[in-house]
Amino acid sequence: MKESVIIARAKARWEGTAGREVKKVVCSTLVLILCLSIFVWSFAALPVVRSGRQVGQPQSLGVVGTGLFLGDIAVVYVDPGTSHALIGSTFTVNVSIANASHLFSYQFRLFYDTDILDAVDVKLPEGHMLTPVGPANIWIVELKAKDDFNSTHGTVSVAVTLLNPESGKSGDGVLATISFYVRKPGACLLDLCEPDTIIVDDGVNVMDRKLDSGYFECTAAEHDMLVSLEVPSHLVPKESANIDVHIQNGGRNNETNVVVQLSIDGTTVDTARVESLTVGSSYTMSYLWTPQNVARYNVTGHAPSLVGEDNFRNNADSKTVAVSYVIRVPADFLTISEAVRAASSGDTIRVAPGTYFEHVIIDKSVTLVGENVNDTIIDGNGTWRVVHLGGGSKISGFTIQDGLVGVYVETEGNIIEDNILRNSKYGIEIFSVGNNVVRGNTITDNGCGIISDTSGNRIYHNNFVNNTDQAIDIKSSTWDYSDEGNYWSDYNGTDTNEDRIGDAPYVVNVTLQTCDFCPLVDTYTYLVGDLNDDGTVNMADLAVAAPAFGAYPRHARWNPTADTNHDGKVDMIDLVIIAMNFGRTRSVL
Ligand SMILES: [Ca+2]
Ligand SMILES: [Ca+2]
Ligand SMILES: [Ca+2]
Ligand SMILES: [Ca+2]
Repeated sequence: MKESVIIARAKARWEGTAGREVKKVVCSTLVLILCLSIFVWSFAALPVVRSGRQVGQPQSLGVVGTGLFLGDIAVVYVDPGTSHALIGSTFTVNVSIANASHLFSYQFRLFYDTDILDAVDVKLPEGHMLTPVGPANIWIVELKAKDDFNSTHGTVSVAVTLLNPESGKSGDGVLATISFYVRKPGACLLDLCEPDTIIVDDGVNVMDRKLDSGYFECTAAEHDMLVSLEVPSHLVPKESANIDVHIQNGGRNNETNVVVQLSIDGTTVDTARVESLTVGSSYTMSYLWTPQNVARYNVTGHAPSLVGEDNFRNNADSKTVAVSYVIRVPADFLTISEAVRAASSGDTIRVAPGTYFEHVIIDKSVTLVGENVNDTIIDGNGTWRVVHLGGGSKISGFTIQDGLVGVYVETEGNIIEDNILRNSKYGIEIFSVGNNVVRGNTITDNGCGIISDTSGNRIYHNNFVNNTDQAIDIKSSTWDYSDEGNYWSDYNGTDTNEDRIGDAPYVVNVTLQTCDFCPLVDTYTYLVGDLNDDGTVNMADLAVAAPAFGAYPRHARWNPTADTNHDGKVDMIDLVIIAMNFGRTRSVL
């Protein structure tokens, strides 16, 4: 980069961030090694040291931890160095690296001014710097944008490492792509944090590097109105919700008699006239909406252009709202992840057959149902956790395959029921939490069927078939319920009394003597209508369903277990399904 250009940019930054103290931090290898010791965790615990850009300094020759002379040192930089975008628009930057040598792991942290920008997305783009040869040989430790680092700044945190046996990558490439939404005119740094930017090679050496932060600028137009809309993405019929239409004066002049409108499916439902809107100020029009019917609605906030306003693309904001009892994929939302984001606690998400290449993070209490266990497939494409289950949720009716972990559980009170988990390194991993239930699943052809490091989880009625390690139980889980355990394809005990329960326990952990005391000698099959999973369809199952009769999600009596056909309502059809199977027991299937 030409020095004059760098100085010009640096000058612009100082002007754009007047009064901001920028500390220069000297990075000795020692400091970096200290940083490495806390590499994998807790960015939050690190002290806030604002980055010092070493703008305009000549590049020095680098020396890595081994003492080997390597020539040009690596540069981690924001590309493009300077970005411009209009208020109300979105732009992207890359955080890239040049002159990398055997790069194996990196972390960086980038600060931005939340008064001006919102970080809306951060991702590893196609062909990024650490694209592994084997798709599973990468661990994304952290990849997130948070708008609330403190009262003035947000932070984008990224930490990625390759996994053995991958080799480090050399040359130039992209570390991450970040998208920002422009909230207001102004200027700010896209500021790479000095102590939190660490690059490590495949010899576990922390490598010397320089940082080159980015700069953003949005110049206000003479006249510019900006409209943004807030509305839930999903509602249940007859449920009320506020639609907030915000209008903001992003121009250089005070405005009078500004009009803002709200329309639903093309019909204007509310209008406001704002007498005075000074530079930078905003006004919110709230509308209480109670949609009646199951449908997808287009909701649009709009401000007619002012005289002399050129930037009118940001004068309207539209959102689609799905109104339904169950959230349907792909009818309401194309991906499972989008549906989970739109869901509220207590919602049911019903997924139609198809193969969904996703990594689904569930962080609220939802019921996620696949319509057909064999054909409704979530595929991790060989990487990471296919489903990250939390929030006290239930997942059933899916084939979950091709991940580092099929289902990863790290909160209490979740249920994994009637799924097929196959072809992952770990079918299920329960990490340091209890009170989860794993039942009725077929867990097959994984490196390890299930790994649990915690007591207090109940694992029964599953079929463990041909996993290299069927189960690894580091603390004692409970492997049976009501005198019935799991089916183990490598169990070779006898069943003298022919009650379909093996005579001898199946030993899960020899050292702890953790056992499935009631191993099934036949594979377990789910019995339709057996809501309480006791092997018989009888009055007890009707007693589960009856109290929820007439209920739907967010209704006081709602119970997703009672919704036998997973259509988001407990009605006569659910009772008929139980009635049609009345008297059946699992043993006669
Ligand atoms: Ca405008
Ligand atoms: Ca027996
Ligand atoms: Ca029953
Ligand atoms: Ca139903």
